[in-house]
Amino acid sequence: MLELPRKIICEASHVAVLTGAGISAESGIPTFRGGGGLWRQYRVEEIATPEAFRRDPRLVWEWYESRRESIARAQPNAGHRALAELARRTKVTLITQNIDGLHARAGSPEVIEFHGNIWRLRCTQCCDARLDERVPLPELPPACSCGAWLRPDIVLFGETIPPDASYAAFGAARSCDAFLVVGTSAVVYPAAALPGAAMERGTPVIEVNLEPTDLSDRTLFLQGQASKLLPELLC
Ligand code: BJW
Ligand code: ZN
Repeated sequence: MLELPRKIICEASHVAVLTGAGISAESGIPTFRGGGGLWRQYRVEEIATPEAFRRDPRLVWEWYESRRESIARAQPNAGHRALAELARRTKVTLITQNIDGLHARAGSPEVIEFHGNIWRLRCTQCCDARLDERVPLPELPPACSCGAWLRPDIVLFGETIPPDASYAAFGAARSCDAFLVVGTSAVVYPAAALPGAAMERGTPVIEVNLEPTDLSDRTLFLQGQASKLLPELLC
């Protein structure tokens, strides 16, 4: 079953990779959808919005504070490490929807953080941005020196993807010769359109997931854990 995907990855001179919450699940970071995907009674679509932040910044910050706590405890797993190893063997463009920074900690040299990074805080007024890795933060919501609230520097629903990240990711999807999708439900756009951009050019798309997704009838679908399957795709 692994033979063809492995051959495609081994022979590719440029592999684009899109990862989602599933790759970090085995590091103990909960996914967004499916079992355990709720925080208190809220769905991610209700809490990860600029409207929710404007209405109740403390509530949204409490969610991100709980995420910062679980991410601070987490270590990269064999799936993250396999992708870092792949980049030592061939050209890789690694695009992640995750904001946890675990790919960089596993040694991946360049990571396109499509939805931002939870350790960076950005002012809602003066747009000053800074790294702050303190857990817990001394006050919630944290405030900027200009007096306005700071927010996590991440992409909430209805907000645009950072243009550099979007340009680089779609460019890689259109120019790679193999595309690997790992641990994403592929329901959130525009990230979910990246595999399709590769398919339009006839590029093979390999998908690793515990469950089939809407993409799976057009991909080489490998069902199972990312931490087990990704090391097996290396040659
Ligand atoms: C394993 C595993 C293991 C588990 N091994 N696998 C076009 C069509 C329809 C809607 C839209 C559209 N364009 C834009 C939209 C609106 C919206 C959208 O897509 N909504 C959908 C819900 C319908 N998109 C946006 O608003 C985006 N902005 C935008 O497009 O701006 C322009 C625009 C705006 C409005 C209208 C039109 C244009 C921004 C999206 C921002 C997403 N932000 C979040 C939260 C912020 C970051 C954070 O807090 O972490 O990003 S939402 C959340 O979902 C998070 C994730 O990055 C993202 C994707 O989730 P992911 O990673 O796929 O996780 P899960 O939980 O869904 O899936 C996990 C998978 O892993 C599962 O499949 C498991 O089986 C698997 N798995 N363990 C392998 N061990
Ligand atoms: Zn400010």
